[in-house]
Amino acid sequence: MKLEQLIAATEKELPGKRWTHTLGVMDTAVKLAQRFGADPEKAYLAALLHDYCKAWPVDKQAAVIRENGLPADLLDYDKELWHAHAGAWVAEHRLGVGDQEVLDAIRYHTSGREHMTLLDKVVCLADYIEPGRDFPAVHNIREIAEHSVEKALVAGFDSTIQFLLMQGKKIYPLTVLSRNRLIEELT
Ligand code: DGI
Ligand code: FE
Ligand code: FE
Ligand code: FE
Repeated sequence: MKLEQLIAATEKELPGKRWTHTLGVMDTAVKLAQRFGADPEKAYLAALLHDYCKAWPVDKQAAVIRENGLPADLLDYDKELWHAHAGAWVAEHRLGVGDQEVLDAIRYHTSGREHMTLLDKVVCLADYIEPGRDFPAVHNIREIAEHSVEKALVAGFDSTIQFLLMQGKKIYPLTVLSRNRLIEELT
């Protein structure tokens, strides 16, 4: 699909508020890419598609994971993790996105992963701090993002992990590995 078609297809998949969020992530991801030296066009495309499956019924998200050999352990963790992997699969196999860096940035935008590329970091961070986001730590994360993508992401994962702990939920191990690795990169 051409870019204009991808934009139209994504807007169609998302309720108004979620599309506004996506537009915010696109804008923020491009700015972060320019600030930290990632490819702005890849950041734009990954941000556009990052929540493509977010509004799908969770059964449909789970089916994409189950039927296509995506990591089955995801299904033992919070449903919020599923749309990222389902979205990367749909982008590749239904929307014709061939760029593996872009697909990985979509795939890991929620959990992170142990060796995040700069593009992964930019998209994941943009998702945390786009202008429409409002949670207690967001102002602090935005400030840190002025100078360090890694420090800002650690602060982002900290807030997510704290939120999950408060809710008594399980933490997907990849998020812990991702945070550990970012801290190692910083020392
Ligand atoms: O899709 P969005 O709402 O834009 O944001 P997202 O894809 O980053 O999803 C964030 C949600 O995922 C947030 O409410 C916390 C939830 N979540 C559940 N388990 C985990 C998790 N997030 C991470 N990073 N790790 C988990 O184990
Ligand atoms: Fe998401
Ligand atoms: Fe996120
Ligand atoms: Fe998002």
